[in-house]
Amino acid sequence: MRTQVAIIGAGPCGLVLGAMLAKAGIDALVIERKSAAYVLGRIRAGVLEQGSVSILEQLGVQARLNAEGLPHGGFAINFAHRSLRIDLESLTDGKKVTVYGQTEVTHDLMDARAAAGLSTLYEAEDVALHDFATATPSITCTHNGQPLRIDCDFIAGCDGFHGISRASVPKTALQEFERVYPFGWLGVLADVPPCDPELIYASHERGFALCSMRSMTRSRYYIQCAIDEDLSSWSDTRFFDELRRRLDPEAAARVVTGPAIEKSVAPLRSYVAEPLRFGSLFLAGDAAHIVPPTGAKGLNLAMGDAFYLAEALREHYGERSSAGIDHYSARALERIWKAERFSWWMTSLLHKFDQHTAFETRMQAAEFSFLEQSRAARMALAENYVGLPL
Ligand code: RFL
Ligand code: PHB
Repeated sequence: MRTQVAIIGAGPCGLVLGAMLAKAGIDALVIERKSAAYVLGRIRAGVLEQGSVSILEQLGVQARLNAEGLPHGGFAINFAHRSLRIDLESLTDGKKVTVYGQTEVTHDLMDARAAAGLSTLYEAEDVALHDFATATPSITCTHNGQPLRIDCDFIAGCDGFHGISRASVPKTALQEFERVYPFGWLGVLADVPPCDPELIYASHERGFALCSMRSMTRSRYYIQCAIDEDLSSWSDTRFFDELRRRLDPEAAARVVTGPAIEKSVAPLRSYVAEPLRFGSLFLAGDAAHIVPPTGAKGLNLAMGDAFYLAEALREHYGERSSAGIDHYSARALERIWKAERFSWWMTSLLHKFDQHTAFETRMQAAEFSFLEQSRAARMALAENYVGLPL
C-alpha cells in the first residue's frame, strides 16, 4: 500500500491529525493496534479547552459536542476546609472549558472518518517503522493475518506513551525529561448525578480528590492512592466513603453513590521527549509527552500537537515549503513545556506527598492562601486551565 502520511495510533491525536489532513486533501492511513471497541472502552479525559472545541468545530464534528457537552465557567479548589472558586469566565475575558468525554470525542472522530470513507486499519499487529531517517520510510504490520507494507512520505507517531514510534528512535537521538510521582489516582465512573454542577479539586490531609462528571447523570470521581494500589481491595462503598472524607462536608453530603461502571488506577507522571522529529518521523500526543492529569491537559495537548503537525504538512504539500515541518518540534515543545509546568504546579499544590517536610506543607498552604488573596494569581491559573493559545 502507499499513502502520503502513515499515522500510527487511533487515539484522539491520530484521529484529529487524520481528519485535518483529509480536509487539506492529504492522503493518510491510520494504523491502530487495538480494535475500535477497545479504544472506545478506555475511560480517560473529560475536559476540553476552547481551542480543542474549536479544532473539532473546524473539522465539522461538533454536533454531539454542542448538544451534549457541558460548558463550565468555573471550578472549585478545596484546601484545608476552605473553598475557592476559580471563575474562569471573569478571569479570562469569557473563556470556558467544556466537559465532554474523550470517549465521545474519539467516537465522533471515528464516525466522521467512516462516513468520509477514510480507512483505518484496526487490530494491526507487529507494527514496525522502517527507514524514517530517509525520505522513503515505510511501515510493516500484520493485518487480518496478512503481512502488509505501507510506503509513505511521512510517519506520524501518535501511538501513546507505550507505543512503538518513540521506542523505534535510537536512544542517543532522544533527550528525555521525566518525573514520576509517588502516587496514583484511583478513578470511578458511576451513573449517578454529580455532587456539584462544577468540578471540585480537593486537597486534604488524607490525599487529593477530584469530583468530575461526564453528564448530569454520570459522575467521574478520583482519589489519590498508592502507586501500586490493589484495586480489588476497593469496594464501591470503601471508595465513596474515602471520597466523602476528603471533601468539604456540604459537597460530601451531596455525593450520590452507585455501582462503579469502571474503576482503575492511573499512575502520575511528567515526561517530555525532545525533539519531536527524526527525519520523516514526527512524534505527537502522549507518544511524545505525558502530564499528570491534575491540570486536564493531556488530551488537549495531543489535539494541539495534531493541529500543529497538520498545518506543517499542509505547508509542505500545498506550498512546497519545509518551514512548517522544520519548525514543528520547536513550536509544539514551546507550548508543551508550559502545559508541563502548569500540570506539575497543580499536582504539587494539591497532593499529599509522604516525603514532604513541614516546610513544603507550609509552602502549599501559602500558595493556596496567595490564590485566595490575589486575583493576578487566580488569573494565571485560569489562563492556563482554559488553555494557552495555539
Ligand atoms: P492515546 O489516547 O494513548 O492513543 C494512542 C493510540 O495508539 C495505539 N497504539 C498503537 N497502534 C499501533 N501500533 C502500536 N504499536 C501501538 N501502540 C499503541 C493505542 O492503542 C491507542 O489507541 O494517545 P493520544 O491520542 O496522544 O491521546 C492522549 C490522551 O489519551 C491523554 O493525554 C489523556 O487521556 C490524558 N488525560 C486527560 N487529558 C485531558 O486533556 N483532560 C483530562 O481531563 C484528562 N484526564 C487523562 C485524564 C488520562 C488519564 N489516564 C488514564 C492516563 C484522566 C486519566 C485518568
Ligand atoms: C475527568 O473528568 O476525567 C478529569 C477532569 C479533570 C481533570 C482530570 C480528569 O483534571
